[in-house]
Amino acid sequence: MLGNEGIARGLYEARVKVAAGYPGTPSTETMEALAEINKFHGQEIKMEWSTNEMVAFEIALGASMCNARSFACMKHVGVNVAADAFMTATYGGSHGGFVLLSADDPACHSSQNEQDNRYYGLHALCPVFEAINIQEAKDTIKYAFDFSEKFHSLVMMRTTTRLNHARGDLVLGERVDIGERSYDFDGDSARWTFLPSNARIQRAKLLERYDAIREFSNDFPFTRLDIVDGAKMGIISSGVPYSYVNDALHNLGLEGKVSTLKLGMVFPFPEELMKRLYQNVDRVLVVEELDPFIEDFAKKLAYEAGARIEIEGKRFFSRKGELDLTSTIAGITKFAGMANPFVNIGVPTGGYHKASPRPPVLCPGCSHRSTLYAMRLVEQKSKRKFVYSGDIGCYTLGFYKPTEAIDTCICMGASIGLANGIGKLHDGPVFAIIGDSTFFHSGVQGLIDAVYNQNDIIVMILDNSVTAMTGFQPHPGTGIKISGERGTRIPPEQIVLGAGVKEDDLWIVDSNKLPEVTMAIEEAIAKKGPRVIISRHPCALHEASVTKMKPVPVCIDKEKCTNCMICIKSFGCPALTLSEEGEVVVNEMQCNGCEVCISICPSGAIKKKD
Ligand SMILES: Cc1ncc(C[n+]2csc(CCOP(=O)(O)OP(=O)(O)O)c2C)c(N)n1
Repeated sequence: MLGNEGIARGLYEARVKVAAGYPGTPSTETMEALAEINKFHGQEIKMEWSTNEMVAFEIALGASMCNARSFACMKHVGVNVAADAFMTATYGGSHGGFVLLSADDPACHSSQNEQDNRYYGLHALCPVFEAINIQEAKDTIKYAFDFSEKFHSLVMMRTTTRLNHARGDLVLGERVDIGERSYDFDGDSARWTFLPSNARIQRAKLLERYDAIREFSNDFPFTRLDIVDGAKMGIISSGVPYSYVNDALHNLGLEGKVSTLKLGMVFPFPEELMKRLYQNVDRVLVVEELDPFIEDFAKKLAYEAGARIEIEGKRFFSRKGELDLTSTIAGITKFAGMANPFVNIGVPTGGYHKASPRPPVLCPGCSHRSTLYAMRLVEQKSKRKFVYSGDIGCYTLGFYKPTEAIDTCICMGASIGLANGIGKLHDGPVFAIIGDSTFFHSGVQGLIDAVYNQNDIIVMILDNSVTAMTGFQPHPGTGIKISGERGTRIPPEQIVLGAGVKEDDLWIVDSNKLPEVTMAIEEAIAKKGPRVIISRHPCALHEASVTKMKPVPVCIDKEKCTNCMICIKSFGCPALTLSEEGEVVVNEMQCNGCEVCISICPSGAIKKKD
């Protein structure tokens, strides 16, 4: 199973009753797999894709208040969106078991940063669990609900891409018996209403819970201290890095020669176990990805305990990106003062191959390409400097050549806020470029701000009618629910008009009809104030996967082609390439038949194949 499928299985075995999330790599398949399981079991879990992570978190919390085992699913940056609720929710704790999945992404495989969400545990006094492999991830998350109910505490399960997206064997377990439960709001309003007078009381309770969990962390079932008699060196690690440590010790012949402390709960720390390790070794190496989260505490604890011990970590491992077996072996051998036997021969990989690197590009037939291309065309014609305040989605790839129509991208929904700021100072059209899912997630507030303050910006909603970047999840604009059933479709234009954008300042165009898109942009830049263009065309890949129709590709009329290269150098669809003879040719396997290239060719040399 995929790691995320294993986690979903754990949720099912734990009898989760309510699950809400917002897609985000590497967390997404957890919800998708759970939805599959749920279909099979008569939809007994109440599930939804929420509009954003804060809403998802609040849904799970509300369900927990009703005694339900509840789950909120998101990627690491999603926790930032949920943080306002999260930071107070830990005061009240859980009624029904509550687990938040934070899927972190060291190395920014699919993210705008690689923030280390273990600090959220420290910040909110929320216990954080980690697992070393898929089996343990399934077992840990299942156990997390018992834990949450025992301590009335929220739990954060923190994973990383290497766990979410790894594949491995899984031994399934029985579903837990939670008896006959009744579900309803528990009526404990003083606990859940964080007026200052109540918040002060809940804060004291949070600290009491935290102390109890700190104590218990020494007995946490997935934490293990292995003291090797006579060993002078100890290692503390957790999560996937612990698996690298295991492999490294095996490869270096150090198995059974080093004492190890593996943390299943990385916050709070098992102080008694750590002190016991300190008493048995002279030197401790902390092996962890990203920040020195464990290392800093380990040093503090050693200082407080008066332990005469050397503790190292980040001096031997990078603070950025992922670890792997090679870097773990390098760090351990350096710390141990031994030669690295793998320096010249490479570390045995167990047979995996790295995928060939490919430049990130918009897909062939992507409807975003034509809109971005149209904006650049109008910019050139207008001889004014456009600013393209971008957002997060497939269209962010418009940053790259040849389109180069993205100037900023910081977090979901930021395009409109940033444009509101830039528009106050830039003398020329300022575009906020935002996808449909992102608009619903957190773009709406920026638009309301633009209307309220009459900011001079053009919001370009790139509506491909799906959350494409994370793998085609539905959203309010599609009206399809996670179960595949129909909900209510909310067209973005309804929100745009509801926010107060005038009808004359709203254009709705078909992204693949270039003249239509171009005309709307020209009209929009001639006006002032908040304007919105909705450029709409279904995502080509999603459409193909739904209709299962083989698209009719385009072909080149060699007689007419002048080899001007506009289609390759300016438009940049990967389905158009150069033959060995230097002529433009169509890769029919790739062409999605969008036909936009037909309208960009100045000599009419591209046509639909018969
Ligand atoms: C807070 C947060 N949640 C989730 C993500 C993951 N994510 C990246 S892009 C994206 C949505 C893209 O959908 P849309 O705006 O419709 O654009 P498309 O990819 O379809 O072009 C998501 C959910 C993220 N980067 N940040």
